Amino acid sequence: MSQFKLYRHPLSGHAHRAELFLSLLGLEVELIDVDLLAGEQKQQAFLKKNIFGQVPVLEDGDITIADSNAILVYLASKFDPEHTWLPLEPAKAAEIQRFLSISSGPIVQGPAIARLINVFGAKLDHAKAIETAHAILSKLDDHLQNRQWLTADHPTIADISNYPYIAHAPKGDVSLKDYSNIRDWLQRVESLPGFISMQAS
Ligand SMILES: N[C@@H](CCC(=O)N[C@@H](CS)C(=O)NCC(=O)O)C(=O)O
Repeated sequence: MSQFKLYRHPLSGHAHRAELFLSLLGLEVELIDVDLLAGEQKQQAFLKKNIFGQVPVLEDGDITIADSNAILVYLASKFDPEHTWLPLEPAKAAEIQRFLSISSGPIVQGPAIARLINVFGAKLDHAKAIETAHAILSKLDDHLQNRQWLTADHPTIADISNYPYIAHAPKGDVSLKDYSNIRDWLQRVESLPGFISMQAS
């Protein structure tokens, strides 16, 4: 039996961030599907794990961590003794935080929402989400012009956090055809030993 339990939904990009990173670290996890469409995440039992009623939630023995980026920080801090996924140097750590903020800001408001509308029928503004997606993706494509990874000369949790919703952007009618640097970066992430993909919707 694994020491970890990950409460997730198979089509959640937020949950995939955690699942992917556990796999890259070679950590086995018991996956527990939460029925988001039935509202299981807003039931008392789940709210005890995350007052915001959202997946993912990681349990490591008696420690409970909610929020995808919090889970990445926790796992990197506890299980990467070399500190390559989350360096300790203040400027490097700050640069990673900058890209975690991007992943929970415009990447959610853009490609993630555009996909949510197509895949789950969310009643949100598709045109606005697509516009937000292209605004951030064109910036990221420029950023990746002369670099292999988002924040360092090696992969960090910033890359893992940003990967799922960018990789699945086309599901929201956000084409990646104009972003060759992003497409090359996605392939680099997909080539990492232990990479696992999110279930296709
Ligand atoms: N900031 C949170 C956001 C998580 C989130 O939006 N989860 C969605 C699934 S992708 C969810 O649980 N939605 C159900 C709900 O809000 O009721 C994180 O990074 O984990």
